[in-house]
Amino acid sequence: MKTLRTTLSLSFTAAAAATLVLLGGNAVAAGHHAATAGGDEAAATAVLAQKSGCLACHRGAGKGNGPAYQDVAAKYAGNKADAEALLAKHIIEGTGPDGLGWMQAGKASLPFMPANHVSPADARKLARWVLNTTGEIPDISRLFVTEQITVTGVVKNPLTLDPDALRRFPPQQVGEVPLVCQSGADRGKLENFKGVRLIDILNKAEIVAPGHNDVKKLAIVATASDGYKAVFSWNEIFNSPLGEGVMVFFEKNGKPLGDTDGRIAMVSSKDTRTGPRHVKWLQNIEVKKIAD
Ligand SMILES: Nc1nc2c(c(=O)[nH]1)N[C@H]1C(S)=C(S)[C@@H](COP(=O)(O)O)O[C@H]1N2
Ligand SMILES: [Mo]
Repeated sequence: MKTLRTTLSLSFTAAAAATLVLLGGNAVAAGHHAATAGGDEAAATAVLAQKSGCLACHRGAGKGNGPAYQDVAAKYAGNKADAEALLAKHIIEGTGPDGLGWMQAGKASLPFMPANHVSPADARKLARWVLNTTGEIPDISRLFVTEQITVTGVVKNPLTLDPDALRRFPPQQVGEVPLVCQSGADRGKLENFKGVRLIDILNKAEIVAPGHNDVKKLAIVATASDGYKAVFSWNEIFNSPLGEGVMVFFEKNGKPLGDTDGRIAMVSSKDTRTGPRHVKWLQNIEVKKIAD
């Protein structure tokens, strides 16, 4: 339970809030495609929901780890004014370990919602948006697509890599990786994708670790355009069988990745639960010393 809370609440950072302004602008444009009433603001709020970690568990229509937003809206339909404050409180504080009964009612696969790092103003905005949901929310994935990644931090050669540049590393073809959420929920699978090993990328970047004990203190942080982050340790990558399975990938069934994965994504294919370190819309890999 504790690790689940940590994972689900890590994604909203100051940096994410800053880029939201930018993505929010794009989302307004996307609203015209969305063709829903109030589409502009709805799409911008969907971006906020993605960046706040909400969409890892919720959909507009259909059961996820959490209930569909349209079911939440229906539950409070008669009393939206009070419901907005109540929902905002739940978004920030979580629903407590016993939750609100959505799982018992068969409408969610997790019993409770964890606390989330969302400002009071954003929580209100998200609550209002949830209460106005009547069907599937607009697909905003294309706003997060990344066309290149950077490799930064304590490296001799910082890199910028697009799929063409990635193709110059030794290719790895992967048959199938089942995707399992941190909660244990089945999220489908990654199939027939082509990528390269993170090890090969980091070797080209040349990690700078002059002291005998330096590498033991290094973390490798993968960051996506929605602010999602997953961390590896140097020893995991270079001194464990798991490292071989950490891939940056850019092709599926011989075609570029679609908007939902982004053009470039990453997966730690040997993890017990592969969902959390499947980083969609990969943007940056940073090598960082995290202990003195
Ligand atoms: N960029 C980004 N990658 C992400 C997430 C996310 O919110 N943003 N969610 C993760 C989680 S919690 C899971 S379970 C997997 C599978 O998500 P999918 O079902 O959307 O493929 O993607 C992971 N990768
Ligand atoms: Mo997940």
